[in-house]
Order: sequence, then C-alpha cells, then structure tokens
Amino acid sequence: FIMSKFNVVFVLGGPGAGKGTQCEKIVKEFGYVHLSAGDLLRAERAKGGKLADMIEHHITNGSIVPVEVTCSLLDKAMEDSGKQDFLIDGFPRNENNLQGWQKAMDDKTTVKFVLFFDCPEEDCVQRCLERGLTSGRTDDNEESMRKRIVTYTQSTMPIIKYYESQGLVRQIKANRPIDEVFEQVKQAFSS
Ligand code: UP5
Ligand code: MG
Repeated sequence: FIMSKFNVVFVLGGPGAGKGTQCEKIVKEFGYVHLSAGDLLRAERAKGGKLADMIEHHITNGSIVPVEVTCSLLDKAMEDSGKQDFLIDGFPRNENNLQGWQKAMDDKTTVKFVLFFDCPEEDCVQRCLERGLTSGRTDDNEESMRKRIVTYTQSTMPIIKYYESQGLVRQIKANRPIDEVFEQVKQAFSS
C-alpha cells in the first residue's frame, strides 16, 4: 500500500516575530501539530546528553545547529505523533538545513506553503529583550540578539527568498497586535 505523505507548513520569520505565539493559535483553529525546531533543540539540550553542549553553543551564539541533528528530531516527532499535518516552526534556517531536509524528507513530505512573519528588526529586538526578563532563555539578551539578527538576515532570508521563487510564501505583517496578526494568518490558511 502507499503511505500518504506528511503535509508541512514551514513557519519562518525573525527572532521574536511571533512564530510560536501564532502557531499555538493555528493549532486551536486548524488542528495542525506544532513542532518548534528551537523547542525540540532546547528539550534535547535539557537531557544533557552528548549533544547538549553543542546545542547550547549554537543557541547562545545565534548560529545554526547542523541539520542532521535538527532534522532527525523533527522526523522523530512527526513519526511519533501519529498525525499527518505539521507546522514546522523556525526551520529551515539556512542552506545546510534546506539541503538536509530535501535529502532526508522530500520523499515523505509535501511542503504546502511557507508562512512568513515579516517583522521589523526593532520590534524583534524589543520583544525578545522584554521576554528575557522572565523567559530564562539563554539567547534573550542583547549580545545573542545581535547575533540572531545577523544570522537571520544573512542565512535565513535567502531561504525565504528561495521559497518565494517557488511561489510558496504567504507573507504576514507581524508588527501588529496578536489578534490582527492572526486575522492575516487565517486568510493565509484559507487562500
Ligand atoms: N509577541 C508575539 N507576538 C506579538 C505581537 N503581535 N505583538 C507584541 N508582542 C508579541 O514571541 C516572542 C515574544 O513576543 C513573546 O514574548 C510574545 O509574547 C511576544 P514568540 O511567539 O515566541 O516569537 P518567535 O518568533 O517564536 O520567537 P523565538 O524567539 O522563538 O524565535 P527564534 O527564531 O529566535 O527562536 P527559535 O526557538 O526558533 O530558535 C532559537 C535558536 O535555536 C536559534 O537561534 C538557533 O541557534 C537554534 N535553532 C537551530 O539551530 N536550528 C533550528 O532549526 C531552529 C533553531
Ligand atoms: Mg519560537
């Protein structure tokens, strides 16, 4: 028999653009499974295994964990869920991620579209620094934030451009109140 493929919506945008916040709302409204690559990496780090130090290094430096690690965490989460439709939040973030995903996952997934939260840098920085007062995230500080922005601009924007060239990007103005952003998101899901 033929296995039906997993459906994937990639959710991209700068640090603090609101990916996680909006994904939670999408889950409630449309019943996708939300997989945040960053959350999966933080959970793996918390196990304290052999990958923990490497992951922590990348997170505090705003650099990107090699795709073999991230992609296998995503793959396992997808398989374990028993579900079919996924929001993959914060991945693919660079050329290495894109190539690795295509090599490992193209046969068993269909990328439906890319939801792109377009947020001005100053809003991103302000949101993350504010969250840093209580989040306990080791990258919600000024120095890591600068690095995260550089990585996003230099490495992630080209991936968004690539998907744009494929006609797959649905763009959201993310510097609006949460409910207004979600109105745009609903439009994006119904178009
Ligand atoms: N907030 C949200 N929406 C708002 C709105 N409309 N108006 C006002 N405030 C709003 O939101 C961030 C903050 O803003 C919150 O306090 C929220 O209340 C408020 P959130 O929804 O968390 O935004 P999000 O885009 O999810 O921000 P996040 O910080 O999670 O984004 P990053 O992309 O930086 O973080 P992620 O967890 O994806 O990755 C962290 C690190 O992990 C990366 O830098 C990298 O080192 C590593 N990583 C990899 O190596 N590979 C991967 O594939 C993924 C991650
Ligand atoms: Mg997030």
